[in-house]
Amino acid sequence: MGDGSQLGWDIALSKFDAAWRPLLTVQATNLQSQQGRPSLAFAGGSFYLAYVSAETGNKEIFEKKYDGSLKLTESRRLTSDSQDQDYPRLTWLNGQFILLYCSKRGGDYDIVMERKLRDWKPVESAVVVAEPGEQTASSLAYGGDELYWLAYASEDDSARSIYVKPLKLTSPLKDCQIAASLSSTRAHNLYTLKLQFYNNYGELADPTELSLGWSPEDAASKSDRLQRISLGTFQLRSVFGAAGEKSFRVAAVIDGCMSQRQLTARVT
Ligand SMILES: [Ca+2]
Repeated sequence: MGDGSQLGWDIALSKFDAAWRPLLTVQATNLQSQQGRPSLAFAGGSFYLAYVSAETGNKEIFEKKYDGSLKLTESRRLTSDSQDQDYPRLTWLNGQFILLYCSKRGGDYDIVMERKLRDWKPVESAVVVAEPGEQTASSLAYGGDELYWLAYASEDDSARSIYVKPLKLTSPLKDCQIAASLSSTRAHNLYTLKLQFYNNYGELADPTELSLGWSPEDAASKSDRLQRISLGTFQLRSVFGAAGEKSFRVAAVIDGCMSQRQLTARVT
């Protein structure tokens, strides 16, 4: 958020390299009314910027989508009410957008959660915290096993405190998946371990995080590395040592979805 001119706050979006040297800045909003509280999510190769804007009178939540070069490709209004909406927090997790914000619909601020698929088709809309006083500034993380953790600030006449609350959220989408196969299980022989990564929509996708481990040590040569073959497809070409049970462990984040896979083979 920047440019505090007399006309009201605006939002800028900047791109940095791995050493935090600035590469590019675009101005996301440029209106006389006030815009603020930007929240950025990355999904399917695009950036999604949620923010609060008073351009319609009261405060509402809006969203803009940018490609990797920060070119604007979509603008969307996410809330519409006669009362204020504020503190947007947009997260992309397990194939869904999870938008948190606070709303005065119930009188004072309560926390609302909306879940959407990648085409913004609604999955769920719920008031997840409605306590006396103002609840604002929420954020969310995934803890595995369909358990999400929500943090928020709550302020009443006596105090302002931070709370954390678990939310059990089931997805209408299937889990992301790792497929693994071995071309050979012969001792002292070359083999290829093929890995394929599928996102929550069942499509091949390159993982944003990827780790591979094995046991025992002679299941692969230390110097061999996973290579990308094509979209969502990687392979390890290596050599087995002695006969016996060998196992490979793969962990990956596939377009916002965490997945683990173990492959065990009897090498003879
Ligand atoms: Ca409240």
